[in-house]
Amino acid sequence: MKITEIRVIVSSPGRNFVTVKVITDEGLYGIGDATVNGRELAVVSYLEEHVIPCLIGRDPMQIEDIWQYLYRGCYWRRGPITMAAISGIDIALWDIKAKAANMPLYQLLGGASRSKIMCYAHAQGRSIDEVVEAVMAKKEDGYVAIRAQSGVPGFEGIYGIGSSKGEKNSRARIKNLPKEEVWSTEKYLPHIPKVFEKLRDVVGWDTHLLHDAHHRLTSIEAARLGKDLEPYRLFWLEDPVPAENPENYRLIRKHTTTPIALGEIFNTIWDARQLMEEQLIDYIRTTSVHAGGVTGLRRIFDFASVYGIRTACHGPSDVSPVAMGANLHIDLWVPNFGIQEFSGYREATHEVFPHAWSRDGGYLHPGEAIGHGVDIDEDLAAKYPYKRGYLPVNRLQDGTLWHW
Ligand code: CS2
Ligand code: MG
Repeated sequence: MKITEIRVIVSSPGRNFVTVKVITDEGLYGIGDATVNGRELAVVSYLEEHVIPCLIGRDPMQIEDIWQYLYRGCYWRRGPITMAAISGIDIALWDIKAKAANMPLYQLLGGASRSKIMCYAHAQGRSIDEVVEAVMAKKEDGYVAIRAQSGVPGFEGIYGIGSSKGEKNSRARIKNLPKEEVWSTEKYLPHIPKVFEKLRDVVGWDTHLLHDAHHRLTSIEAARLGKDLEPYRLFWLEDPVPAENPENYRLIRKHTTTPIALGEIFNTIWDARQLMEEQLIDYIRTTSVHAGGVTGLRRIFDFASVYGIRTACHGPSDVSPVAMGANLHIDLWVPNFGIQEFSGYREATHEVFPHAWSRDGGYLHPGEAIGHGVDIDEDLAAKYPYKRGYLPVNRLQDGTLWHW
């Protein structure tokens, strides 16, 4: 079998997605996701100018060699753009291999280790009452695990969500540039335990509750928050501190038993190595589209299993239904599975990406279609052209640029 053509399809059915289609001389094709939210066209150019010409005529069955060729072979290794490009190709190649083997991808990986995949939904509100209402709505929809995010009193919007409501006349809105938000850790820290106190009162103890600090704290602040949240037994506290210095997590670990999840922006096993070796985290959040596809993710998750760290693939709406499909096949197989994030998609996104995966209450399943079971309707995708879009930028009250 030979690769004859690779298409990069950019569409915006609700938000931007970069999709890779690898076509072979035997009529089989595979679909991959290469989306990096807010930097989409950098990956398109990387693929079209630098990756695709090297792959035409190659055997698509040589997934590992192609991965190494694109990783080691380019000299400039790692980084989100390189790794998303590798991920897009890799996911498509695993799709082709599973189709050629006439089996769903999870079978090729080693078969199912469970019958269903626990996922968590997103719930948020500006006030505590709104958060409670949103969490209850997800619970009624069948979810058994829910991430709760709350607005901080005195501040507009809900942090870490990325909506541009209320920004109608701003320069950002008019020029389609990043929205700017304002942040105060001092106001956030005492507020969040109150949110979870109320949530436990109303929601009870049989629902897993999660919270995402979105890299906004220092280690000592995160240690304080983890301690203050202990009475409410969170499933996890996510991304408390940026992880450029993994040793920052030692201090958090010394002070709190609240479980820690990390890694949605990691793109290789080396980003997570020290955190896993020192057991500074409980859940690893890498995802197929950003961490080197099925090949990269499998390697990270196997390494995590050595240390009893469980998996928790990143899965918001900017991780496309294609990467979600790949994640779900890995989730069904991986022995050290923890949970899968699932924030859902708009109707237009479902239509552009027909998929075999499905949700039943609080659980997902990849389906039994051969390959990873997700396709792209290219004619429909063409009706949703790319629109420049950014994640927001965050500043402290005095104007200092802060982590979003
Ligand atoms: C978030 C993401 O899902 C999460 O946990 O942190 O929504 C994140 O902000 C986006 O994926 C960024 O593109
Ligand atoms: Mg997150």
